[in-house]
Amino acid sequence: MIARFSLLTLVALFGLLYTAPVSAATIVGKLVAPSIVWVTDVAAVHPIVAEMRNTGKTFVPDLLAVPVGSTVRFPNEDPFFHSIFSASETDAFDIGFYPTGPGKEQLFEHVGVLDVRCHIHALMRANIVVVDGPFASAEASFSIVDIGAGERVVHAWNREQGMRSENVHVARPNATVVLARAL
Ligand SMILES: [Cu+2]
Repeated sequence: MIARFSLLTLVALFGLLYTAPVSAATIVGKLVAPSIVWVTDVAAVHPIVAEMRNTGKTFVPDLLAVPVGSTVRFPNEDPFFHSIFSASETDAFDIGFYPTGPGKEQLFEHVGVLDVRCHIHALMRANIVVVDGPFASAEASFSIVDIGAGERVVHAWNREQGMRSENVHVARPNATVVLARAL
């Protein structure tokens, strides 16, 4: 009887907690070139653990977006050492030498775009884009979902075009906002 009551209580609690998402607006638009796209909405930031592998003296992937607060691990699949670093303005790091194996990891705590390099292999190059809201890696068009209503900023970044931003007013929680110009 107690077990049954507890189960019912749990189900009821779950029902109370799991109401439909309040932040459910969508922003759609077009891109001038493939880019990382994100919408600033700190309430919708969910840190992750991501990987950027070192293989054949390259970074795979060589462009990675992660939410602020995320950790990136750099596994070394080559039979020699790597020593990667970033001298970028935000979250600069230098994790030192590491051999073949699971590599090292680094926490990213600030929004920004990092250039990632290797002290040993000058041709190794990658970018990490640290974002403060829902994001996507998109080709010609994008659709970013689960945005809260309010004043938002849509950002797009790639190596060729750099950063482009657009202010957006999301009037209602369930709105779909279409950007007038391509980012
Ligand atoms: Cu290297």
